[in-house]
Amino acid sequence: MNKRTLLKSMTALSAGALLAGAMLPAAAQDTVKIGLILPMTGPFASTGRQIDGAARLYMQQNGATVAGKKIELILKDDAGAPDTTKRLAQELIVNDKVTFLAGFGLTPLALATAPLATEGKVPMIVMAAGTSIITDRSPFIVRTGFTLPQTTYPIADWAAKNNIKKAVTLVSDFAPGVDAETVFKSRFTAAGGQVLAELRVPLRNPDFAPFLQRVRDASPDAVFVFVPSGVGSIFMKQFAERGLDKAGIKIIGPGDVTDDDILNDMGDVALGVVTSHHYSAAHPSAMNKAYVEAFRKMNNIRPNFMSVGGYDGMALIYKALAATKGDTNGEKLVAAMKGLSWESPRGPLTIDAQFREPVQNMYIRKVEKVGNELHNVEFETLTAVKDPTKVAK
Ligand code: VNL
Repeated sequence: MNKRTLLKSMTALSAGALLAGAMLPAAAQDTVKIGLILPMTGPFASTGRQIDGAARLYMQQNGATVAGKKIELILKDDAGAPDTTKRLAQELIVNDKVTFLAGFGLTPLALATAPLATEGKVPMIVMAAGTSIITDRSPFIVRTGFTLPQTTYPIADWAAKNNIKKAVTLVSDFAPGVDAETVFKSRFTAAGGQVLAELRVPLRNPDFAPFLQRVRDASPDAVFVFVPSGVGSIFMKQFAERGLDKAGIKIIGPGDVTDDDILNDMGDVALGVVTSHHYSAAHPSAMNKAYVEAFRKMNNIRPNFMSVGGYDGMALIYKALAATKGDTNGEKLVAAMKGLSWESPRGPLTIDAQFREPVQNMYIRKVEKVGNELHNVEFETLTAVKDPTKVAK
């Protein structure tokens, strides 16, 4: 190569580089970023794994482009620590200029971030955390999972109608546990039941043994249990070790305790446990069968109720962007989300226009052996259930 051709090719190269540089801002404008903050490590990592897996499955099935915009998912691990969630959300808004915040594995993580969503006018999709008050904390919060009052009241009514007269409540000692305890007590006692004791177990490193002893001493017909996703196996193990199953005390609750992610390893103690919840991997719709199969293939685990919060959170984001024709204004996106309805693997799902909460079926389910696996088998359906504590004004 002589000097001249070398010079020529260098000019061509830098012209190319310049062109690429000039195109960058335009390319960036055509990208919509979603900051997905989840506990990927620590005691609640199963929730992170489920939601991340479901979000990726949604993108694989629906493509990475909506209304001409390229969707980019940015995953951050908060390890379940609220200060970290808040810092990560701040960085995602300021540095990455995300259009959406999503995830939020536990209530304290969602509450810590709510003021940033309001300040930044960034839609914040709560896929997991279930305390009722979360959506009241910012007009930019929209929830795709569930609320504890919504998942709890059906089992309170069912128990009262099915010969359970005396119960003890046992909940993890944080906001969703208090929601579950409060709603169970008010519905169950209104239907003629009696709550003999209300027990709260520390959230971190729970030892259920002393609390189970108190349950045994009270000798109720049933123990109403709320523990967060991932914790049910420890509870079941200690319940069996202390012989409470043999003592004839039934376990009831919202479906967190028989979480599909870990249910299969709980053993016979889980058989017959009746819960109310919005999702079971055994939900017998064609859409869910395909979902479970695709999820297992991609992630090597069984999807649980957290996964559908993630899957439908992505559906909500895609549908809102399609409705605004790619406009990323936060207020317009939230407005577009209100009142949307679609079919989820869990069944029909609507986003309540006033409260920005999921309206969905609640199923009464019993743990049974199906083939070689334990499953939450649905046997009763309550349709279009709302959070009973949120009343239209
Ligand atoms: C919450 C509620 C977390 C239900 C859960 O699992 C759960 C919460 C991590 O609101 O913090 O199953």
